[in-house]
Amino acid sequence: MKEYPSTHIRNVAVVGHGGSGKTSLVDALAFVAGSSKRHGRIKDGSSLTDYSPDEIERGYSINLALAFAEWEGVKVNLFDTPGYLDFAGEALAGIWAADASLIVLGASAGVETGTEKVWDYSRACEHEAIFFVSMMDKEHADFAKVYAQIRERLSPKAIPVEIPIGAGPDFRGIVNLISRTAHVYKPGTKTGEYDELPIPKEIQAEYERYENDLIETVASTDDTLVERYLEGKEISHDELVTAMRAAMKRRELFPVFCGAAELTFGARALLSEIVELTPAPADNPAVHAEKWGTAEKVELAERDDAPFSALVFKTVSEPHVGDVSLFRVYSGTVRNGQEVFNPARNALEKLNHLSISQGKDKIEVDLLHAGDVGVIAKLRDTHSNDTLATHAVPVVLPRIPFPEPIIHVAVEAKERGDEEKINLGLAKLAEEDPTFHWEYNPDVRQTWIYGLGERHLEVILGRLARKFGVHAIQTKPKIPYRETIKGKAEGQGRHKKQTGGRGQFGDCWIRMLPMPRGGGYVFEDQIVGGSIPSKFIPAVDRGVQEAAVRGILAGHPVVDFKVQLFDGSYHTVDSNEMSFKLAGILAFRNVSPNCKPVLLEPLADLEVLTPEEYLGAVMGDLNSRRGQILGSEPDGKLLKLKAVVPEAELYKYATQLHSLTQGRSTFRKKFKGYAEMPAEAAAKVIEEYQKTKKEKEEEA
Ligand SMILES: Nc1nc2c(ncn2[C@@H]2O[C@H](COP(=O)(O)OP(=O)(O)O)[C@@H](O)[C@H]2O)c(=O)[nH]1
Ligand SMILES: [Mg+2]
Repeated sequence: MKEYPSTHIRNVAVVGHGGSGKTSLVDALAFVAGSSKRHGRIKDGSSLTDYSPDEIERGYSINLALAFAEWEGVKVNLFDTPGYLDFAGEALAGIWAADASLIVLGASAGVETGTEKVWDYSRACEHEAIFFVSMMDKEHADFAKVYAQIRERLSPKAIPVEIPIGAGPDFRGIVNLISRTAHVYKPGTKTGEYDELPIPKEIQAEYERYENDLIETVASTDDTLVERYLEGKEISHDELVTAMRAAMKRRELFPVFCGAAELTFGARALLSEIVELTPAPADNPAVHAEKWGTAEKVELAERDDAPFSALVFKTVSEPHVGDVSLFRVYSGTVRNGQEVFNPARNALEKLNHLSISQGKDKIEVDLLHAGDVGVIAKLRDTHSNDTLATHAVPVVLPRIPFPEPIIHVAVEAKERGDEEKINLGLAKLAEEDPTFHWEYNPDVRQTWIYGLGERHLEVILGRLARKFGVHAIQTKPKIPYRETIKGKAEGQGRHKKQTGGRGQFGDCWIRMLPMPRGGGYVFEDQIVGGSIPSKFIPAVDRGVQEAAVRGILAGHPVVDFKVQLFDGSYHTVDSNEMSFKLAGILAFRNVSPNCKPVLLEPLADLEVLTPEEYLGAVMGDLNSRRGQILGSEPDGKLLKLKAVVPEAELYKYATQLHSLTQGRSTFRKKFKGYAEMPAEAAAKVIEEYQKTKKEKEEEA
């Protein structure tokens, strides 16, 4: 394998909506460049970057995966990313670790939700971006329509540099507006060979219009060019390219290209454009890192002579290989076999078999230069988002701000006794996927898993089965209700037992009063004259608390109340702590039902981002979920709707919102607190509880 210095590397994240043709494009680019020997296909599961068993089975990308194409002496690293929002974390990691975004759109589908999402990520990373309108050979392919959508929904600064010749079954080539040549593909070509021909007559008018637009747009980004343009002077090819590159760097221009990746049409031209227009790591500004454990800032130039630093942007466990880490070198170089330092985990790691990745194939290399990407197996203590550096300069790089999970479900072991294995597996999966969380919820005694969507959690459980051999099934998460009291009452708890010898005796009088929400539990000792000896008083308190955990109405912990212990009696021989604890339990059971007990339910603060046209549908749906709408305000092109909604009504909300709004809306939620449940809804919960309780008693 040839060595590529920082000036001869490009790092391009291939992003877009699911099914827009990203994986096919990566395959085509690596194949026409000759860097990959076989032209893989999605259909037969042979594509270069969809190689994991879950991807082959499902037929779409789930994992961020790496490939490369060597073109014109440059190594183009390609980060193939999944398009579905469920795997947005992978797309973000790919964009973060690359230097430019190649945004792929289907020529008939155009701009979709996933396209908008990755566009946002790309903007947040201040990437230079280029668009590729693929699948020009498909029925209903319409370049002009997709271009109009890009301008309207993504950026008015997008501008075609290539236009198609023909569309659908008639698609046969592309015209480059800068070189003013037509590439007409040889029928049946397997590697994208073409004849260079004059512009076909039938698209001459269209060509002139687009060419004019391009020159005008590029010229308007540059003060001297715009003057020359207005004076009607010729602008040379080189001047155009130089101005384009400068404008792309400022994110003032986003070129649009086209083709049909599966036929390899447009692949060669696109590679040349990537090499010409996207930045080499050596062109990047210095990276702002921090000395580990201090606030000291360190500027790292993306050069070989800077101290070594690399970010692990993904770890994945692969069968027969173990954990594989994908990393981007930000500064310095790294050699095969070198020992590096992970400052955050205080761990030394040896980089044995330093490699680069061509899909599932790993190619061992001697040295990686600043800006390159590599893979390494079997690091012991290093996970996603960790920095690798040296002992001498222990820096940490900025971490990828992964999206927070938005849905959760409960899981149960299919086979009894597998619970521990499931938890071990989930912990391991959470290490490799920062958008996946899990916890055991002791309140409701369930294991909960959190992710970015239903598909995400299905994939996680599939991995659990394949990698850890345990099967878990999804169930509805139980709601951690609480109970409280709204009224005041008093009464007695008396425990007396006479059995042969020494008996048991405890007797107490308590008063129960409500506390404000969040006020907690308070116990007041108001005993005067020693009607209960002080050594037994804490036992009454404990009894009350033990009983309160079991609830009054529906078996949920009682919160926010005060107990005053104001009288009682005892027996010099038979009284002991246990008797007074039991008296406390009995007192709580006697008194609490007379205190107007109610159910409390958890509420969520909800923020829905939606295009205005769906506002009515979103609000209507939230109303039917007992939601309280607080208002809406503009947020960019969208509206941000705020509401407070009971957690119990939000089961599968992500899915419902997705289908209500064609996938155009997203939401965030945060735990808000507990509030009294309306009587009607509470009655259902209580009824359900009484029913299961009765069933259990009958079983016993
Ligand atoms: N007709 C046509 N189909 C394509 C083209 N590129 C990809 N496809 C098909 O579109 C589907 C999605 O492609 P894929 O590369 O997996 O898209 P991704 O989800 O963006 O990675 C697959 O069935 C491909 O075979 C193309 O240029 N023309
Ligand atoms: Mg894909």
